[in-house]
Amino acid sequence: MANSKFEYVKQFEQTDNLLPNTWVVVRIDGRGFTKFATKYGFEKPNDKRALELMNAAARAVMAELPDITIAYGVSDEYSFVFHKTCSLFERRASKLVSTIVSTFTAYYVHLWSIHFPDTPLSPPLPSFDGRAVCYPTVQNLRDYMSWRQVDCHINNLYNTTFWALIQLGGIDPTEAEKTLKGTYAADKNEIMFSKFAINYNNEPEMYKKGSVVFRDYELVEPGTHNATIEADSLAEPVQQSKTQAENDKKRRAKAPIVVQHLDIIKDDFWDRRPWLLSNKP
Ligand code: DGT
Ligand code: MG
Ligand code: MG
Ligand code: MG
Ligand code: MG
Repeated sequence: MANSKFEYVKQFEQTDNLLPNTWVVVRIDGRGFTKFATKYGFEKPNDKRALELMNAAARAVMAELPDITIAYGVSDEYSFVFHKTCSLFERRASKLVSTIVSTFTAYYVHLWSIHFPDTPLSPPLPSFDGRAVCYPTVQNLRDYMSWRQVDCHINNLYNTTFWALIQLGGIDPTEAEKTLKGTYAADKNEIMFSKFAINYNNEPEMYKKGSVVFRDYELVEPGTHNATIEADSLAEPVQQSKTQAENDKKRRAKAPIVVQHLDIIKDDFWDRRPWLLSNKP
């Protein structure tokens, strides 16, 4: 475009490129979903339809953005992880966050009627906020993922007990809150089991563990790959041949995107899927 006297305004734009060679996590969260859940009569504490809609939207986001390595969702939030070598949008935070937020929201609305066939959406429509955080090491990234899954566990254990006391025990929320004040995990398990014959272990995995979305390649037998990963992390940055990089990209694009409800805190999940955190994009 030709220069105009107005063009100087461009200089007011600030750069927001994220630190290179770090794992980028974009976490989105539903805006005012406490109210939204009430409006659409979400079941308490977990609404299967609502959670599956979140998962479907996250899957669609991953399909559109092959740079995303893995995603983890619980409640009204989803965390999307970009590989540390990712150079999408020159790693500009605002572009990464706004693209994820708008793609996710668009799919959430688009897929709504599949999950809530009898309840049409009406304004105020669902919206999501988003933020990007850089994690310099695989350990930091795994600790981030563990943090979200522990949060899922703690909240779900509390909420499941809380709503059992109300829905099955017939007490009001204030009383239920009092009953649970100062209790440990074992106490909550005991309350559910002795009062309502609920074995928390038998609750649906999606509620207990949240949802992990990733590209599924062949699983690796535990204990056979560690040497490769270690050698890999020493060689930095990895220089791949162009054809090798292209082939990997094609393979990644073809891999099915799966949604599973697994423990991502222990090593096993990552050990068996070394491609997730490998140095190779
Ligand atoms: P925010 O994020 O600051 O705009 O406010 P909220 O209201 O979205 O609060 P947040 O994100 O801390 O908590 C998520 C809310 O969404 C929480 O009140 C429970 C609700 N929610 C999420 N999933 C479900 C569900 O499956 N069933 C029900 N009943 N509520 C849910
Ligand atoms: Mg919030
Ligand atoms: Mg929220
Ligand atoms: Mg939330
Ligand atoms: Mg444009």
